[in-house]
Amino acid sequence: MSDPLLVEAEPYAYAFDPRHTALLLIDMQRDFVEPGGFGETLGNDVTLLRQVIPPLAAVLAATRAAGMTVIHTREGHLPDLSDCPPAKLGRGAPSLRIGDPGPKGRILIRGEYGHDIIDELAPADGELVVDKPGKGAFYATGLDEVLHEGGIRSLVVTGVTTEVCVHTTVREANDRGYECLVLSDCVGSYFAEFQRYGLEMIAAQGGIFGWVAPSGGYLKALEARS
Ligand code: C5J
Repeated sequence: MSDPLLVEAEPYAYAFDPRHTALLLIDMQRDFVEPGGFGETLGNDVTLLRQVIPPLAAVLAATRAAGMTVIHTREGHLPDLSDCPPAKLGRGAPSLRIGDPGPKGRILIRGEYGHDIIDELAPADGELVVDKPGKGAFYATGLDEVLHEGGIRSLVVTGVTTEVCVHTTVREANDRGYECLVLSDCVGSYFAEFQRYGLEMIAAQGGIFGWVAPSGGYLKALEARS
């Protein structure tokens, strides 16, 4: 068995075996990172999230080159909204609700242009795309089973938004026994303070939910191995 790779991280070095690790890209959808989608209907400035695209594209390329597993998620609902709880549908006062027609198609509906992943990070052939109705990637999806079958025990987590779908997924993964490294420059929030505290919460208390590091250390670890 080869030695695990090490990434300098908070609260201490993260060790992973690329054969048993997957890169998770959470909800890098037009509906969250481009104007006219769900994120904007909630009153957010979506340009803030776009900062993660260049570092995440580099991480995606290096992970693919290393032959590791890559998994994408998309938050969204069936066209008849039967998988969208009324509590989610009716929440708040967005300018457009889930299912309403918007400039990129119906808001957060599977199959619509806005629901799909942005071109810069488009899934490659063979990469799993997990459609999820909730914030967490494990809720009402087969993700846990797929990871078990693939022998995946560690997750390198990226995507948006830090305090919502990234956090929920990391918490779900942690409870299921996965070791998560969150790449701080590859996750984004509409709120600077949520970004900071969201990341701090993951690594606090000896890594209560997991580890946090900028992507540079992860890329270095992969490079050193090749
Ligand atoms: C949100 C997400 N923010 N992907 N979804 O509603 O974080």
